[in-house]
Amino acid sequence: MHDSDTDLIYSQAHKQVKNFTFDAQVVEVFPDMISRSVPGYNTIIDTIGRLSQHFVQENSNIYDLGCSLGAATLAMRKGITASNCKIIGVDNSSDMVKRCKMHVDAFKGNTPVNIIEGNIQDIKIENASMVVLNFTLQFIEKSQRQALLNTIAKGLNPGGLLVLSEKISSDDNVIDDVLIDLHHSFKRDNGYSELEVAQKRSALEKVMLTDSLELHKERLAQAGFGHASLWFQCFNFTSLIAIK
Ligand code: GEK
Repeated sequence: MHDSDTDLIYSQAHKQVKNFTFDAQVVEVFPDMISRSVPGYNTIIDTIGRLSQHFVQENSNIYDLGCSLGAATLAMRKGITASNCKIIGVDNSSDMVKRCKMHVDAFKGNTPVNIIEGNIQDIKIENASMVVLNFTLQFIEKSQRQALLNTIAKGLNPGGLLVLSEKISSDDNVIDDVLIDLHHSFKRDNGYSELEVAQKRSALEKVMLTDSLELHKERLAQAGFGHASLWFQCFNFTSLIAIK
């Protein structure tokens, strides 16, 4: 027996595996899907909350870009101690945004939250003290990633923080294969079958394109972040902090 919020989307053979989209069916099972698929997801969310306590400045804006159901937004709302701030969560999936608003409204908090349906590439970033891209940049066209990071860096106040979490690929094929194998065995240990792992991989193949850690660091430097460091890695899942 499974709960209705268990991810079974790829449990049966699909005649043709379509490109992955963040639709209503995904929204229904998203918390289960992301926690069984992304090693360290809960640690990363908790740490985003912890970082917000330290980095969020009074009278500033905080952005959660590709906010999905608002896990990072809620962690930051809990963590923020600075006064007169606003969190802006953005996602271009209308199904995600609808459900995210319900999640956010279900909890009380001192910092106001505005959840917007839109493309994160069209959002004005201004007077920001913290920006989160938690596994979102990987869904943006590769050729447009630098421009988005430049916009974020420009909109951050001095001392402001970007948290950039990404699935990465390694330029070293031997290492890449080991990290991919470890991730797949993590998914199998979390109850996904070989068929589920294989079909999900093929659904994501064209929509989620990974870069190397080195390239992420180069882009951050190019965007004008004076300080950047990897703070989390489990297999091919990473999170970086970058400070302006
Ligand atoms: C979390 N950060 O739980 N504009 C706006 N949103 C977008 C765009 C875009 N161009 N492209 C993709 N998205 C979340 C998890 S999930 C990661 C982020 C994953 C949105 C997309 O609709 C989805 O909700 C999110 O980015 C990526 O902390 O599922 O692997």
